[in-house]
Amino acid sequence: MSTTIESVLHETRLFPPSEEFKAQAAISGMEAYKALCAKAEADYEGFWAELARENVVWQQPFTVTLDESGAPFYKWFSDGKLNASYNCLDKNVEAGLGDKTAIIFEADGGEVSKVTYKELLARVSQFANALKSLGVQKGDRVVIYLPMSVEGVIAMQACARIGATHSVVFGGFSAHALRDRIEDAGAVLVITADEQCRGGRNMPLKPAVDEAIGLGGCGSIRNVIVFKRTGGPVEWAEGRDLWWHDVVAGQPLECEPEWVDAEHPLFLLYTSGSTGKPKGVQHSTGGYLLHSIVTMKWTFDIKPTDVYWCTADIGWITGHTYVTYGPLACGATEVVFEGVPTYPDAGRFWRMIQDHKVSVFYTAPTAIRSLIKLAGAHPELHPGKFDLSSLRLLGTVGEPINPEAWMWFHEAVGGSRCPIADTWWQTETGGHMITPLPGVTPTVPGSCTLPLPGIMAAIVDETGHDVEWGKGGLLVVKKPWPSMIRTIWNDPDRFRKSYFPEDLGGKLYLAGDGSVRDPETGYFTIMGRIDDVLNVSGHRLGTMEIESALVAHPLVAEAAVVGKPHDVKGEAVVAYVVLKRARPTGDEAKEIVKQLRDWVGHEIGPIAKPDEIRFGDNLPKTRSGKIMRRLLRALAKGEEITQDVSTLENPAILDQLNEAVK
Ligand code: 6R9
Repeated sequence: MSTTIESVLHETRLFPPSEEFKAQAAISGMEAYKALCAKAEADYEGFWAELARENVVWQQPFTVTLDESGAPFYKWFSDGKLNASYNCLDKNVEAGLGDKTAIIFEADGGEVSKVTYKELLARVSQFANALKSLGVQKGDRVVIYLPMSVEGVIAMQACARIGATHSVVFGGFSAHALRDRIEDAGAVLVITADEQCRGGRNMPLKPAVDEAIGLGGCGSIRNVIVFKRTGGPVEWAEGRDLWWHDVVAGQPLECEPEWVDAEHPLFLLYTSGSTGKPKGVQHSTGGYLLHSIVTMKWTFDIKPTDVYWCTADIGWITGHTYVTYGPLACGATEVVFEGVPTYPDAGRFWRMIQDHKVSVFYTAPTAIRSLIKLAGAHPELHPGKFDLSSLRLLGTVGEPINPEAWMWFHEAVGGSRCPIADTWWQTETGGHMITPLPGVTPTVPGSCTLPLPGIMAAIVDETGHDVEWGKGGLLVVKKPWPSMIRTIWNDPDRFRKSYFPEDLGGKLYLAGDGSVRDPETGYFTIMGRIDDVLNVSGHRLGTMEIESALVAHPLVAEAAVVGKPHDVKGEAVVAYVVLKRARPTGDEAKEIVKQLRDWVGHEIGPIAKPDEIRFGDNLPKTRSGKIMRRLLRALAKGEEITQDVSTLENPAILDQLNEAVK
């Protein structure tokens, strides 16, 4: 067990919600929470059906709530029809919120622009018409490879409006990663920008699309729409490439939404699993939208007067549920930002909260940890130097938060008055699953506390049986829930095997995380992934993906990748590499490390670059030829090797692998 988990388990500090917060909260007090849980327990389908009727506008009401006939391919509200973009835009304009600010956008350089609900509806409709004019139809897949921008949200919403299934690829992924996703999704169109701006630098984006298409396998692509962000130079494929401003010119500002079945795939989002190939997680329209709305109310206690800010990029699930869909479907005013938390300086977040009077702030532990460090070095950028009095609620997501970072977030950012929602969930779950509720749950630093009402989370052993509180095990969800993953695009078999494994009886959703419940409170603490997935700065990376990338390099014979604890990123990537030639040392080793890091950056993206590379003549393997990853993990951490290594062919390689190239 890592020291962080141990410190959470011994954590005794308890932070109950203030009476003031509780009095105004959507769910107020533990009794109210328990009543909702009991209601879900007593009539599971009725519970969700009622929420779906109250929170979603249906063009055709559903009569079937949950269809389990194809389990584990569950269907929710399957005979209902709706449109996600209607629910996010038209609904609010019709309710009189047309002139309310939907998005406050702050660019990398600090320029601020605002868009009202009425304007957003018009721009989404106009872009939706442009997509239609290019022949994009309901069910077509559209890849979005855009920086954080109002246009990113518009592109997603426009796809939803016409029933096209979007697949957003994070702008930090390379041409190779982009190509794989375009090919797997069979996308007809890519929406990109000329460049993206991060930390005062302009970085090309369109060339990666050209390169991806040039790599082959993207024959389904008919057009590339390019949003002019910077005006930087781009190459142009006549007939294929089109400027955003040209395709929208002259398009009507109204577009009748395409009413789709509740199960219609709203989007695919690729995420890492334990094999080299990313999984195209497929989400529905109805169930997904419902959960995004309900959790905005429950977890974020969203109110008409709030200024809400989720710092996630639209390239990740958090940016889907808690930037593009949830806040807009609740008629909220939200901040969207381009850039990084450390530019122009490490006061960016705090200055933005002050300037825009942000009241609900949702970010990642890795960002908090890096800002703690920088505030230490630059006291003038400490959150205490800014007016953060507008804040009333904080949230974190993406990885476990260590108690020290939690306490700093609570005190320095939240002024010891704001509840913190440490939200555990995944790309596959669509929205929050286990999280404190701000008007209900006394929080404990580092624990995501209790499941939401209607979410049947539990901890089981390898055979699928419940374990006692206090004992670690596998985190599972016992009943299907509306926003769950529907399948893996093109690979239903992998869906079943990954998430509903036979070992556990085939009926439990296996999250892939280890967890333990506090013996007294039943609070959940997440102990990290149980598979070969790393969590680097809140980003999921498959060790196999990085290994495949390394092995694709002409010099590399074999590679094994593991994680090691890192004080800012959570986990760092350590690669053990066997070359096709003699083990390099000295300057040669340094040169090859640089080559390999750049290679991985090019194959997957900069986030996947190994932090450390170690060379050996071989890798430690069992007799059956399996790489002994546990041993490699221990070596990476610098731990003493206590396990039996007598079966190793060549124990001397352990000394080699103990040496990082400096
Ligand atoms: C939303 C998101 C999912 C994995 C998940 C877990 C880790 C996310 C967490 C957390 C501890 C939290 N994770 N939230 N671990 N506490 N509050 O991050 O989705 O990118 O798919 O990652 O992230 O390991 O399984 P995704």
